[in-house]
Amino acid sequence: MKKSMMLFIIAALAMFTAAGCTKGYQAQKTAGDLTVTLSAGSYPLIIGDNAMTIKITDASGKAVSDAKVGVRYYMSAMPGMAPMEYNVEAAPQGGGYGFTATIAMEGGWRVDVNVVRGDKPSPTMTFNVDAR
Ligand SMILES: [Cu+2]
Repeated sequence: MKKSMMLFIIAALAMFTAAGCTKGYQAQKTAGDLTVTLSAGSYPLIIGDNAMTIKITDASGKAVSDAKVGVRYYMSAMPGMAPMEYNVEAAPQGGGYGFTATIAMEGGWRVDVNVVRGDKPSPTMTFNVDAR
């Protein structure tokens, strides 16, 4: 009885830990009439390539799929490290947009998402993410 209880606890802990490691990231920011949702399949981000997705909706909740979406991800200067900054354009993907964030260092990163649609205002939304 005691042994099986112990095994059960170990199994439960293992499942909990595994779930914690594969839990994704999702955050939402709104500017003007646009809402941007940034997601990653697993979180924290890893050193290396991270597939990320962006979903944009307008005030009525309709997906905006015809925007030009610029992404700037960066780490501000820290002691002993020059600022790191990368610019990519997110590509259309499944009604939203996708890009790869190639992370070079662990710590806190910022992701700026800039949305350009014709002659409408082009808001930039900033997200804070962690890499390990
Ligand atoms: Cu750094």
